Amino acid sequence: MNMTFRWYGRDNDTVTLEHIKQIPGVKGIVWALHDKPAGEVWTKEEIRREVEAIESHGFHAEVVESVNIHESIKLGNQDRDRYIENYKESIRNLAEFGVKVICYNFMPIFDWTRTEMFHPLADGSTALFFEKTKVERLDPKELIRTVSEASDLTLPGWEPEKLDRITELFEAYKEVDEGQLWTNLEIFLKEILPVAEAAGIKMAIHPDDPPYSIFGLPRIITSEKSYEKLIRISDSPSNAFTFCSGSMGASPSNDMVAVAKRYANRAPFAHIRNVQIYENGNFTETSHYTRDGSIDVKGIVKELHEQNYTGYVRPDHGRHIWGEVCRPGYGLYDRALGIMYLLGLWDAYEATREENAGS
Ligand code: DNO
Ligand code: MN
Repeated sequence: MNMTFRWYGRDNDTVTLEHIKQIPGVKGIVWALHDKPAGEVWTKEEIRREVEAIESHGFHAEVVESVNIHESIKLGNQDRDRYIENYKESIRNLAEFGVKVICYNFMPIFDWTRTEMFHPLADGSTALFFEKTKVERLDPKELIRTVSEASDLTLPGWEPEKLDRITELFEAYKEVDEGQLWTNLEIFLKEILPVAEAAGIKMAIHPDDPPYSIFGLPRIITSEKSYEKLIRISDSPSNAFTFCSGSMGASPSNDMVAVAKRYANRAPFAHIRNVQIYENGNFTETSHYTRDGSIDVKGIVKELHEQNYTGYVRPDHGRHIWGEVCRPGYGLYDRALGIMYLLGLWDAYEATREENAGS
Protein backbone atom coordinates (compact mmCIF):
# COMPACT_ATOMS: atom_id res chain seq x y z
CA MET A 1 0.00 0.00 0.00
CA ASN A 2 1.38 3.35 -1.02
CA MET A 3 -0.55 5.59 1.38
CA THR A 4 -1.74 8.95 0.08
CA PHE A 5 -3.97 11.81 1.13
CA ARG A 6 -6.25 13.92 -1.06
CA TRP A 7 -5.51 17.61 -0.88
CA TYR A 8 -7.39 20.48 -2.58
CA GLY A 9 -4.44 22.88 -2.74
CA ARG A 10 -3.20 25.85 -0.79
CA ASP A 11 -6.11 28.15 -1.67
CA ASN A 12 -8.90 25.59 -1.52
CA ASP A 13 -8.32 23.52 1.57
CA THR A 14 -8.38 24.06 5.32
CA VAL A 15 -5.86 21.23 5.59
CA THR A 16 -2.21 22.11 4.91
CA LEU A 17 0.72 20.03 3.68
CA GLU A 18 2.32 20.65 7.07
CA HIS A 19 -0.69 18.98 8.73
CA ILE A 20 -0.54 16.01 6.38
CA LYS A 21 3.18 15.64 7.10
CA GLN A 22 2.28 14.74 10.69
CA ILE A 23 0.06 11.78 9.73
CA PRO A 24 2.26 8.68 9.96
CA GLY A 25 2.88 6.70 6.79
CA VAL A 26 1.65 9.14 4.15
CA LYS A 27 3.90 9.05 1.10
CA GLY A 28 2.03 11.03 -1.49
CA ILE A 29 -0.53 13.73 -2.17
CA VAL A 30 -3.50 13.12 -4.45
CA TRP A 31 -3.99 16.45 -6.16
CA ALA A 32 -5.71 18.29 -9.01
CA LEU A 33 -6.00 21.71 -10.56
CA HIS A 34 -9.30 22.28 -8.83
CA ASP A 35 -10.05 25.62 -10.44
CA LYS A 36 -9.61 24.29 -13.95
CA PRO A 37 -12.87 23.98 -15.88
CA ALA A 38 -13.42 20.52 -17.41
CA GLY A 39 -12.16 20.34 -20.97
CA GLU A 40 -9.25 22.77 -20.73
CA VAL A 41 -5.62 21.76 -21.11
CA TRP A 42 -3.58 21.46 -17.92
CA THR A 43 -0.48 23.44 -18.85
CA LYS A 44 3.04 22.47 -17.87
CA GLU A 45 3.47 25.67 -15.90
CA GLU A 46 0.38 25.02 -13.78
CA ILE A 47 1.37 21.41 -13.21
CA ARG A 48 4.93 22.35 -12.27
CA ARG A 49 3.76 24.82 -9.64
CA GLU A 50 1.55 22.27 -7.92
CA VAL A 51 3.98 19.36 -8.14
CA GLU A 52 6.85 21.47 -6.80
CA ALA A 53 4.80 22.60 -3.81
CA ILE A 54 3.92 18.99 -3.00
CA GLU A 55 7.41 17.59 -3.55
CA SER A 56 9.02 20.34 -1.49
CA HIS A 57 7.23 18.81 1.50
CA GLY A 58 8.72 15.41 0.81
CA PHE A 59 5.63 13.88 -0.79
CA HIS A 60 5.25 12.35 -4.22
CA ALA A 61 2.63 13.76 -6.60
CA GLU A 62 2.07 10.63 -8.69
CA VAL A 63 -1.72 10.50 -8.48
CA VAL A 64 -4.13 13.05 -9.88
CA GLU A 65 -7.83 13.04 -8.97
CA SER A 66 -9.51 14.02 -11.15
CA VAL A 67 -8.93 15.28 -14.66
CA ASN A 68 -12.62 15.82 -15.31
CA ILE A 69 -14.30 14.90 -18.55
CA HIS A 70 -16.14 17.60 -20.46
CA GLU A 71 -19.89 16.97 -20.81
CA SER A 72 -19.54 17.08 -24.61
CA ILE A 73 -17.44 13.90 -24.46
CA LYS A 74 -20.02 12.15 -22.29
CA LEU A 75 -22.85 13.39 -24.48
CA GLY A 76 -21.03 12.61 -27.72
CA ASN A 77 -21.51 16.14 -29.04
CA GLN A 78 -20.01 17.39 -32.28
CA ASP A 79 -17.33 19.38 -30.51
CA ARG A 80 -16.08 16.41 -28.47
CA ASP A 81 -12.92 15.91 -30.57
CA ARG A 82 -11.51 19.21 -29.43
CA TYR A 83 -11.96 18.22 -25.79
CA ILE A 84 -10.48 14.79 -26.39
CA GLU A 85 -7.41 16.41 -27.95
CA ASN A 86 -7.11 18.69 -24.92
CA TYR A 87 -7.35 15.67 -22.65
CA LYS A 88 -4.51 13.97 -24.52
CA GLU A 89 -2.35 17.03 -24.08
CA SER A 90 -3.07 17.09 -20.35
CA ILE A 91 -2.05 13.41 -20.11
CA ARG A 92 1.25 14.09 -21.86
CA ASN A 93 1.94 17.14 -19.74
CA LEU A 94 1.19 15.31 -16.49
CA ALA A 95 3.49 12.43 -17.49
CA GLU A 96 6.38 14.87 -17.81
CA PHE A 97 6.08 15.62 -14.12
CA GLY A 98 6.06 12.01 -12.97
CA VAL A 99 2.31 11.44 -12.71
CA LYS A 100 1.49 7.71 -12.93
CA VAL A 101 -2.26 7.53 -12.31
CA ILE A 102 -5.11 9.74 -13.42
CA CYS A 103 -8.42 9.13 -11.68
CA TYR A 104 -11.53 10.21 -13.58
CA ASN A 105 -15.22 9.41 -13.68
CA PHE A 106 -17.87 9.22 -16.37
CA MET A 107 -20.96 10.34 -14.47
CA PRO A 108 -23.35 12.61 -16.36
CA ILE A 109 -23.67 16.15 -14.95
CA PHE A 110 -23.07 15.30 -11.29
CA ASP A 111 -20.11 13.83 -9.52
CA TRP A 112 -20.80 12.09 -6.19
CA THR A 113 -24.15 13.11 -4.78
CA ARG A 114 -25.44 13.44 -1.25
CA THR A 115 -28.57 15.02 0.23
CA GLU A 116 -26.99 16.30 3.43
CA MET A 117 -23.43 17.33 4.11
CA PHE A 118 -23.54 17.55 7.89
CA HIS A 119 -25.87 14.79 9.00
CA PRO A 120 -25.62 14.24 12.78
CA LEU A 121 -24.37 10.85 13.91
CA ALA A 122 -25.02 9.27 17.31
CA ASP A 123 -21.46 10.00 18.48
CA GLY A 124 -21.95 13.76 18.08
CA SER A 125 -20.01 14.07 14.82
CA THR A 126 -21.53 14.81 11.42
CA ALA A 127 -21.12 13.08 8.08
CA LEU A 128 -22.37 13.05 4.52
CA PHE A 129 -25.74 11.43 4.06
CA PHE A 130 -27.78 10.15 1.13
CA GLU A 131 -31.54 9.98 1.44
CA LYS A 132 -32.86 7.98 -1.45
CA THR A 133 -36.45 9.14 -1.31
CA LYS A 134 -35.36 12.77 -1.30
CA VAL A 135 -33.45 12.26 -4.54
CA GLU A 136 -36.44 10.47 -6.00
CA ARG A 137 -38.79 13.23 -4.89
CA LEU A 138 -36.88 16.45 -5.49
CA ASP A 139 -36.05 18.23 -8.67
CA PRO A 140 -32.21 18.37 -8.94
CA LYS A 141 -32.16 22.17 -8.71
CA GLU A 142 -34.22 22.08 -5.56
CA LEU A 143 -31.96 19.46 -4.02
CA ILE A 144 -28.81 21.42 -4.80
CA ARG A 145 -30.31 24.54 -3.28
CA THR A 146 -31.30 22.87 -0.03
CA VAL A 147 -27.99 21.03 0.34
CA SER A 148 -25.83 24.02 -0.56
CA GLU A 149 -27.57 26.32 1.91
CA ALA A 150 -25.98 24.33 4.71
CA SER A 151 -22.42 25.01 3.56
CA ASP A 152 -20.27 27.62 1.80
CA LEU A 153 -18.81 24.85 -0.25
CA THR A 154 -20.64 22.77 -2.80
CA LEU A 155 -20.16 19.23 -3.95
CA PRO A 156 -18.05 18.65 -7.06
CA GLY A 157 -20.10 18.91 -10.23
CA TRP A 158 -22.33 21.52 -8.62
CA GLU A 159 -20.24 24.46 -9.75
CA PRO A 160 -22.25 27.62 -10.57
CA GLU A 161 -21.27 27.54 -14.28
CA LYS A 162 -22.78 24.12 -14.56
CA LEU A 163 -25.88 24.94 -12.59
CA ASP A 164 -26.62 27.80 -14.97
CA ARG A 165 -26.81 25.25 -17.77
CA ILE A 166 -28.53 22.48 -15.88
CA THR A 167 -31.86 22.58 -17.69
CA GLU A 168 -30.10 22.50 -21.02
CA LEU A 169 -27.88 19.60 -19.89
CA PHE A 170 -30.83 17.55 -18.68
CA GLU A 171 -32.48 18.17 -22.02
CA ALA A 172 -29.37 16.94 -23.86
CA TYR A 173 -29.13 13.77 -21.76
CA LYS A 174 -32.63 12.77 -22.83
CA GLU A 175 -30.93 11.44 -25.97
CA VAL A 176 -28.29 9.48 -24.04
CA ASP A 177 -29.25 6.17 -22.50
CA GLU A 178 -26.87 3.70 -20.87
CA GLY A 179 -25.94 2.10 -24.18
CA GLN A 180 -25.12 5.45 -25.72
CA LEU A 181 -23.08 6.49 -22.69
CA TRP A 182 -21.04 3.27 -23.02
CA THR A 183 -20.45 4.06 -26.68
CA ASN A 184 -19.28 7.55 -25.80
CA LEU A 185 -16.96 6.15 -23.14
CA GLU A 186 -15.58 3.66 -25.61
CA ILE A 187 -14.87 6.36 -28.18
CA PHE A 188 -13.07 8.40 -25.54
CA LEU A 189 -11.02 5.43 -24.30
CA LYS A 190 -9.97 4.29 -27.79
CA GLU A 191 -8.60 7.78 -28.38
CA ILE A 192 -6.82 8.42 -25.13
CA LEU A 193 -5.54 4.99 -24.03
CA PRO A 194 -2.73 4.78 -26.62
CA VAL A 195 -1.56 8.22 -25.48
CA ALA A 196 -1.73 7.21 -21.82
CA GLU A 197 0.09 3.96 -22.53
CA ALA A 198 2.91 5.75 -24.35
CA ALA A 199 3.15 8.21 -21.47
CA GLY A 200 3.23 5.47 -18.81
CA ILE A 201 0.00 6.66 -17.22
CA LYS A 202 -2.87 4.52 -15.95
CA MET A 203 -6.35 5.91 -16.45
CA ALA A 204 -8.24 4.78 -13.36
CA ILE A 205 -11.99 5.18 -13.75
CA HIS A 206 -13.87 5.85 -10.51
CA PRO A 207 -17.20 4.11 -9.89
CA ASP A 208 -20.40 6.12 -9.95
CA ASP A 209 -21.49 7.35 -6.55
CA PRO A 210 -24.08 6.18 -5.67
CA PRO A 211 -23.79 3.31 -8.15
CA TYR A 212 -27.23 3.65 -9.72
CA SER A 213 -29.18 6.10 -11.82
CA ILE A 214 -30.29 9.33 -10.15
CA PHE A 215 -32.62 11.99 -11.61
CA GLY A 216 -33.19 9.68 -14.57
CA LEU A 217 -29.58 10.11 -15.74
CA PRO A 218 -27.70 7.03 -16.94
CA ARG A 219 -24.93 5.67 -14.73
CA ILE A 220 -22.74 2.84 -15.99
CA ILE A 221 -19.80 2.17 -13.65
CA THR A 222 -21.83 0.46 -10.98
CA SER A 223 -20.64 -3.11 -10.37
CA GLU A 224 -18.22 -5.85 -11.36
CA LYS A 225 -20.18 -6.22 -14.59
CA SER A 226 -19.04 -2.73 -15.56
CA TYR A 227 -15.44 -3.78 -15.00
CA GLU A 228 -15.86 -6.79 -17.25
CA LYS A 229 -17.29 -4.55 -19.92
CA LEU A 230 -14.44 -2.05 -19.57
CA ILE A 231 -11.87 -4.79 -20.03
CA ARG A 232 -13.69 -5.96 -23.14
CA ILE A 233 -13.42 -2.44 -24.55
CA SER A 234 -9.66 -2.47 -24.14
CA ASP A 235 -7.17 -4.66 -22.35
CA SER A 236 -4.53 -1.93 -22.42
CA PRO A 237 -2.66 -1.78 -19.11
CA SER A 238 -3.63 1.88 -19.06
CA ASN A 239 -7.32 0.97 -18.97
CA ALA A 240 -7.52 0.77 -15.18
CA PHE A 241 -9.89 1.21 -12.24
CA THR A 242 -10.08 3.16 -9.04
CA PHE A 243 -11.34 0.73 -6.43
CA CYS A 244 -13.74 2.71 -4.19
CA SER A 245 -15.29 0.67 -1.38
CA GLY A 246 -17.74 3.34 -0.30
CA SER A 247 -19.00 4.26 -3.77
CA MET A 248 -19.51 0.89 -5.37
CA GLY A 249 -20.26 -0.58 -1.94
CA ALA A 250 -23.27 1.72 -1.46
CA SER A 251 -25.20 -0.95 -3.37
CA PRO A 252 -25.56 -3.89 -0.97
CA SER A 253 -25.43 -6.25 -3.95
CA ASN A 254 -21.76 -5.33 -4.51
CA ASP A 255 -19.49 -7.44 -2.31
CA MET A 256 -16.40 -5.26 -2.12
CA VAL A 257 -14.12 -7.97 -0.76
CA ALA A 258 -15.00 -10.06 -3.82
CA VAL A 259 -14.43 -7.05 -6.08
CA ALA A 260 -11.00 -6.52 -4.50
CA LYS A 261 -10.22 -10.20 -4.96
CA ARG A 262 -10.98 -10.11 -8.65
CA TYR A 263 -10.03 -6.63 -9.70
CA ALA A 264 -7.43 -5.12 -7.36
CA ASN A 265 -4.75 -6.12 -9.85
CA ARG A 266 -6.35 -3.74 -12.35
CA ALA A 267 -6.81 -0.98 -9.79
CA PRO A 268 -3.63 1.04 -9.28
CA PHE A 269 -5.56 3.31 -6.91
CA ALA A 270 -7.89 2.42 -4.04
CA HIS A 271 -10.25 4.57 -1.97
CA ILE A 272 -11.12 2.82 1.25
CA ARG A 273 -13.98 3.96 3.43
CA ASN A 274 -17.09 2.72 5.14
CA VAL A 275 -20.80 3.51 4.78
CA GLN A 276 -23.80 2.39 6.77
CA ILE A 277 -26.54 1.31 4.38
CA TYR A 278 -30.13 1.17 5.60
CA GLU A 279 -32.91 -1.04 4.31
CA ASN A 280 -34.69 1.81 2.56
CA GLY A 281 -31.57 2.50 0.48
CA ASN A 282 -30.44 5.54 2.48
CA PHE A 283 -26.84 5.55 3.56
CA THR A 284 -24.60 7.57 5.79
CA GLU A 285 -20.85 7.80 5.72
CA THR A 286 -19.16 6.57 8.90
CA SER A 287 -15.70 6.21 10.35
CA HIS A 288 -13.42 3.75 8.58
CA TYR A 289 -13.79 1.25 11.43
CA THR A 290 -15.33 -1.98 10.09
CA ARG A 291 -17.87 -2.29 12.89
CA ASP A 292 -19.25 1.21 12.28
CA GLY A 293 -20.69 0.46 8.84
CA SER A 294 -21.80 -2.06 6.24
CA ILE A 295 -18.49 -2.42 4.39
CA ASP A 296 -15.99 -5.10 5.39
CA VAL A 297 -13.01 -2.73 5.50
CA LYS A 298 -10.85 -5.24 7.31
CA GLY A 299 -11.68 -7.93 4.76
CA ILE A 300 -10.71 -5.55 1.96
CA VAL A 301 -7.34 -4.74 3.53
CA LYS A 302 -6.77 -8.46 4.14
CA GLU A 303 -7.45 -9.15 0.49
CA LEU A 304 -5.10 -6.38 -0.64
CA HIS A 305 -2.44 -7.67 1.74
CA GLU A 306 -2.78 -11.18 0.38
CA GLN A 307 -2.19 -9.81 -3.09
CA ASN A 308 0.84 -7.81 -1.90
CA TYR A 309 -0.95 -4.75 -3.23
CA THR A 310 1.53 -2.01 -4.10
CA GLY A 311 -1.00 0.48 -5.50
CA TYR A 312 -1.85 3.91 -4.15
CA VAL A 313 -4.40 3.93 -1.34
CA ARG A 314 -6.22 6.79 0.30
CA PRO A 315 -8.78 7.06 3.03
CA ASP A 316 -11.86 8.37 1.28
CA HIS A 317 -14.32 10.69 2.96
CA GLY A 318 -14.34 11.09 6.70
CA ARG A 319 -16.76 12.40 9.32
CA HIS A 320 -16.45 15.93 10.68
CA ILE A 321 -15.17 15.44 14.22
CA TRP A 322 -13.80 17.44 17.14
CA GLY A 323 -15.45 20.60 15.81
CA GLU A 324 -13.37 20.72 12.66
CA VAL A 325 -14.53 23.17 10.01
CA CYS A 326 -13.56 21.75 6.64
CA ARG A 327 -14.66 20.74 3.17
CA PRO A 328 -17.53 18.26 3.51
CA GLY A 329 -15.99 14.81 3.86
CA TYR A 330 -12.44 16.05 3.53
CA GLY A 331 -11.37 17.08 7.00
CA LEU A 332 -8.02 16.24 8.52
CA TYR A 333 -8.92 14.37 11.68
CA ASP A 334 -11.19 11.55 10.64
CA ARG A 335 -9.20 10.80 7.51
CA ALA A 336 -6.04 10.66 9.65
CA LEU A 337 -7.80 8.18 11.94
CA GLY A 338 -8.79 6.21 8.86
CA ILE A 339 -5.17 6.03 7.72
CA MET A 340 -4.03 4.71 11.07
CA TYR A 341 -6.73 2.06 10.99
CA LEU A 342 -5.78 0.95 7.48
CA LEU A 343 -2.06 0.88 8.26
CA GLY A 344 -2.75 -0.92 11.54
CA LEU A 345 -4.73 -3.62 9.78
CA TRP A 346 -2.00 -3.99 7.19
CA ASP A 347 0.71 -4.38 9.82
CA ALA A 348 -1.35 -6.92 11.72
CA TYR A 349 -1.77 -9.03 8.58
CA GLU A 350 1.95 -8.62 7.89
CA ALA A 351 2.84 -9.77 11.39
CA THR A 352 0.59 -12.81 11.04
CA ARG A 353 2.26 -13.73 7.79
CA GLU A 354 5.71 -13.45 9.35
CA GLU A 355 4.67 -15.59 12.29
CA ASN A 356 3.25 -18.23 9.98
CA ALA A 357 6.42 -18.19 7.90
CA GLY A 358 8.52 -18.63 11.05
CA SER A 359 6.55 -21.53 12.49
C1 DNO B 1 -16.07 9.82 -3.92
C2 DNO B 1 -14.91 10.62 -4.33
C3 DNO B 1 -15.18 11.32 -5.66
C4 DNO B 1 -14.14 11.04 -6.69
C5 DNO B 1 -14.48 11.43 -8.09
C6 DNO B 1 -13.48 10.81 -9.04
O1 DNO B 1 -16.03 8.72 -3.51
O2 DNO B 1 -13.85 9.76 -4.34
O3 DNO B 1 -15.21 12.68 -5.45
O4 DNO B 1 -13.02 11.77 -6.36
O5 DNO B 1 -15.74 11.02 -8.42
O6 DNO B 1 -13.57 11.39 -10.29
MN1 MN C 1 -13.98 7.35 -4.02
